[in-house]
Amino acid sequence: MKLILAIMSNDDSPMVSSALNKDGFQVTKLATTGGFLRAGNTTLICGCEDEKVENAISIIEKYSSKRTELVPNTAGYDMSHFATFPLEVQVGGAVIFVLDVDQFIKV
Ligand code: 2BA
Repeated sequence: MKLILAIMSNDDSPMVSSALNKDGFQVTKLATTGGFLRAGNTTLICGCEDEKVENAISIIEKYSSKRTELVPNTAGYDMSHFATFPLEVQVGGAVIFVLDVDQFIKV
């Protein structure tokens, strides 16, 4: 058995979590904070059989992969005169650890 720890953005975690559940994976969601940026992120914990790890990783990848998005950007000289134009930013991506599980006990 393996334990998957997947760290991702708060925005992506609901989709990842639902997709994992839909495929029969059990997931625990932790509200975490990145040590470098000190911004909130989400860590999903998922215990599964060895042969299902690749499937779990591909689901996580599908719903949290790095992509660019256009976001509105406002640049103004004063409050009455401003222009808006889209700005391309990179969002998403996940950091995934796969650990060996010694014992899995439910009491
Ligand atoms: P990523 O490498 O994609 O990491 C995203 C988040 O994943 C991290 O948030 C952290 O919460 C977790 N993470 C990544 N690698 C980890 C590891 N080896 N062990 C435990 N947790 C890990 P942040 O720490 O806030 O980092 C956000 C982004 O800032 C990182 O994106 C990376 O691009 C950059 N970064 C992190 N540490 C850095 C450093 N010491 N110097 C330069 N850039 C750094």
